[in-house]
Amino acid sequence: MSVHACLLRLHRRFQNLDSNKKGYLSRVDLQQIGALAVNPLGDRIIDSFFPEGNLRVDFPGFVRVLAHFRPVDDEGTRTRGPDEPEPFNSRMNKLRFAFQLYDLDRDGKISQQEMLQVLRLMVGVQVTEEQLESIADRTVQEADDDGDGAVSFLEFAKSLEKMDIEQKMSIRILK
Ligand SMILES: [Ca+2]
Ligand SMILES: [Ca+2]
Repeated sequence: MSVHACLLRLHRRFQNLDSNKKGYLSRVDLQQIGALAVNPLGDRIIDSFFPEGNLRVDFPGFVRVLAHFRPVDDEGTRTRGPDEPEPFNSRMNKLRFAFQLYDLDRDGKISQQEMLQVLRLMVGVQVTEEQLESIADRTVQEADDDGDGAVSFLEFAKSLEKMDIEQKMSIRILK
């Protein structure tokens, strides 16, 4: 599909979601996206459409966030020019996007508490709080190379190195 056709399709999608033809989307509009409604991290993903307390997202903003979820098809088959920006769906951008889903207070590190909160969203009720805490501890410890008790972006990227994040947009770092 050409970039142009893809944009047209996205624009139609945008218009469909824009319930009263406001020209922008609100949280409520985005909550209509089925895939987000069933995703335990759906709310956090929706947050990423609204940086810095914005209440609306326009079409360019919508495309920018959705680009993170597009499959990487031609990575490595072509070299980027030095002035060309990194494509939004590159591996590094996907990792950054996933990282900020965990980093709830946006201080650049995933603390054990943040890990715990995300795990709570992802796993069902059949896991006890105690088990969750020990999973969160272990997950942070395994990724924490410099021993400061939290996971930096680099540590996060490293711990996900072997995962096929392009395929899954995988946001869990549990094995
Ligand atoms: Ca944090
Ligand atoms: Ca660390």
